[in-house]
Amino acid sequence: MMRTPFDLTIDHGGDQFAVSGDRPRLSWKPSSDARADAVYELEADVDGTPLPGPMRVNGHRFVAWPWAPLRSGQRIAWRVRMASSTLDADWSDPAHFEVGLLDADWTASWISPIDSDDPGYGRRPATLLATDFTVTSPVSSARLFATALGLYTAEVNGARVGTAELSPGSTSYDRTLYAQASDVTASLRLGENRLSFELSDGWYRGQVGAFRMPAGWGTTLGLRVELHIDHADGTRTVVRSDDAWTGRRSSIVRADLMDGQAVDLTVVASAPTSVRVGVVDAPAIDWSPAPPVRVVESREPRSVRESGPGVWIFDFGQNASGWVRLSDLGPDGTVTVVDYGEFVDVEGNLSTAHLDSQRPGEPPVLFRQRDEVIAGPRHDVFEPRHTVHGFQYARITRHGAPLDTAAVTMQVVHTDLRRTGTFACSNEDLDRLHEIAEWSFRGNAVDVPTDCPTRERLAWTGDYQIFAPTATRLYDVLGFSRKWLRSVRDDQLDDGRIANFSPDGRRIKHHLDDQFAMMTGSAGWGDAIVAVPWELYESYGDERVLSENWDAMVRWVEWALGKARTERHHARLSHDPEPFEQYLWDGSFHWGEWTEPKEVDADGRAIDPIMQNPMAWFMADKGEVGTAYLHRSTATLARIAAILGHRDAAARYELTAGRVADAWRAAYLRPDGTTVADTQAAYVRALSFGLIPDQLRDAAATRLVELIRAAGTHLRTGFLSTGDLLPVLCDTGHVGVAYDLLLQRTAPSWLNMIERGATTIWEDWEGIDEAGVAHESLNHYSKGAVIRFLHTHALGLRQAPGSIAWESIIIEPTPGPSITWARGSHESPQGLITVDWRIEDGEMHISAELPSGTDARIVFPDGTEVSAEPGSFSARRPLRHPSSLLTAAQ
Ligand code: RAM
Repeated sequence: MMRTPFDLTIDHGGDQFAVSGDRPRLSWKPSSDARADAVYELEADVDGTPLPGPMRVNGHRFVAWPWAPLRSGQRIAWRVRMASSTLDADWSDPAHFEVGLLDADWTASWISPIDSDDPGYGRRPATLLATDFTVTSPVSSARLFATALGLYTAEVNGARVGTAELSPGSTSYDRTLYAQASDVTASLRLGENRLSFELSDGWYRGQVGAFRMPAGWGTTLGLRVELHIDHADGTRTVVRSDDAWTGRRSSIVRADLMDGQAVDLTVVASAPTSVRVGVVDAPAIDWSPAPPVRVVESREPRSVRESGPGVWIFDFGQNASGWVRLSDLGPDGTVTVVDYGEFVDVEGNLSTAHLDSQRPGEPPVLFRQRDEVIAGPRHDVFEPRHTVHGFQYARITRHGAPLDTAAVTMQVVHTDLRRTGTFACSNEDLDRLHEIAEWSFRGNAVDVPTDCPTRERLAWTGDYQIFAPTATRLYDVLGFSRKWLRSVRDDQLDDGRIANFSPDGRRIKHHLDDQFAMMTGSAGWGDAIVAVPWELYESYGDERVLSENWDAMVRWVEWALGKARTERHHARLSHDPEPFEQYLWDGSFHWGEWTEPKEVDADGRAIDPIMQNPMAWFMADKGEVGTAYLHRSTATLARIAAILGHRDAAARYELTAGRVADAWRAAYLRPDGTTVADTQAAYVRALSFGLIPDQLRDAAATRLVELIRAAGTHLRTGFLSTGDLLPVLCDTGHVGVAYDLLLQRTAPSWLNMIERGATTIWEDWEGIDEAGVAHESLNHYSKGAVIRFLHTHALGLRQAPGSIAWESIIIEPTPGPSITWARGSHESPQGLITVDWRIEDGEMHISAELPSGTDARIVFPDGTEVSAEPGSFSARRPLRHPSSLLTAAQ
């Protein structure tokens, strides 16, 4: 029972404290007795001075800051209570946040190191930038504001600043730059002080993607810093980055986010050089809506094996993103090399060959992640904070000195997301599947949603378009996703196309002659600009996420509609177009379904369709996929337009979406409900996107089941439709088939990944094949979207159609064989929802807790439906209703 509003938050990130811009939005969860239409009162004080109030506001989500805009550095305490005309309701506990240093108030200069002998991207050292200053009177409080074009770590008098990693983070640096604010009060002392930063290439000008191209955000690194020191006597001193700072050789002699980091602790401090001032161009400084990247967990190795003299293989038991922490560096001069990977071969050797990249007809680009440290008189702990790796295994090589293997831990590093969803059931394999899919998301939530933490580390739009509806069931990803969407907007091409990945360090928007530009604008990828905001709106009820992406999504859909109108797949060029053909999106590039199970050749070797015949793959007709997505995005756009009050656009896009659906049917659907493509993926897509008319849905679903059975009860879906496969089967009445696939143990299947030792979801269905050979990335989350089914169907917890922010709930367990109970929870914007069901003595017992401001429909497997109010619910019904009584079940 919550007697007052609780869980007060603002829509911003921060590290040691929440940090806002000038107009944060306020959210809280209603107390248990709150009605859905409750009115609230807000009270706040700024730097200890109360603001006028209380202010009456409606709603409890994303409430606009009701006072005048805030100013740099202000510290706010606020609280909320339900407004009542009769008696004074209790106030919530207070919540606190601080305003960042707003762009207009920055007075510090941008400073840049003098790069001498540039060894090129991937091999550049970090630079130590520092200043000394004197504190002459006692300090009451101090805040450090910092940002960089590059990647920085900061110290005050040798003490680490904050807990965030990889600052200032991954953004489209030409348009968006975030700063970080930290409390450094405890590190200052009266007298001489030193503020120092290590600055390296990071995302700004380090390596990007599978082919290790240089990021092109800029060629010169920059740092901008302000330290605001408030003294006990009420005065303030500000230390700024300026021409008095110095640059020195860092002990970080090589640092790259992809390749790794080398540290030489024997390096003697070089003579200080001056810095360059004001030589970089940077966008306005802003404050990120996302939580920071942090070390979220330390893991001991599960096993350690000395594989040869001076070579140890550490297995941390979990594929994750992060680095190794080494607290035994050996005597001065000892060299320790750490190689990272996600696979050891049958001989037990670390192998990364499956992560090498190859373009058809070109030599492979070899993959490696290597850290090195040379022990010296300073420091006794190595933590490579200027890089990040995807790994389960580390091979540590050290000759001439022993290694204390107990001194090695895995530091798991990713965005510190708040968990919102749990799931458990009586089938341990499914629990394990849930766990490994969740780890895949964690391993790829490194400031932006990446495809893999190894080969590419790029935030491919398609991958997150697919996984976002699952991510929202696991963590609060609103701020994380909004931050990423801003980058997607930043990188949008002038013609409306969405870049393949964002941040796009290669800046395809400025290189339209690049071959990759021709491969930009794919269905299922670019559609992320519509699908992800929509998912966030439904899950969190944040309308701003729709309005801030509206222009970008319109430009994207208009570009796609234009392509449909003006370009035709060459197979259709032989006849005069029929009117419907102007709505088929088949004349421009699509990735297609992507990564379906591979066919095998006569020798049993998997065939890669792109490598085998790149031109045929490139030219293949993918209009079925393109047109289906064009329909879905246009239909979603119509709904978004209606919500945002764009009535004309709503009507126009609804009409167009209907025409696209008709065109899809005319081109790809036969009168008997089968599709021209006749693949599992095509049926799943068409059924889940509502493209099959009602009277043909049964026939289409029957054909899908036939294809699954013909494949020996195996799926043959890839990236785009795997997540929808099981929901589609259940929703068309094929629950048994859905569970047969889910519980299938032979490849391709999810449980086969587990049988072959997966600790994260693989990119390729047979990421480790029967012979124990690895292929492609072993940490790619898209196929893990299946675990959404565990929440929506196995547990049976989902939102009612049309509901937002979990105001209207459906609880409809769909038990499968061997599942006798399931329980799960979802921390929704209304509060915590829990569901717990079990089968006992032929009866289904369902218990649930519902927060205030919700209503629920509970559907038992026998078809009985019950309505539930906020509070506790518990009831049981026979598992199967005797058919003779079925009609009386209501
Ligand atoms: C791969 C990436 C990504 C996918 C694209 C099309 O190289 O790993 O997952 O979205 O290609």
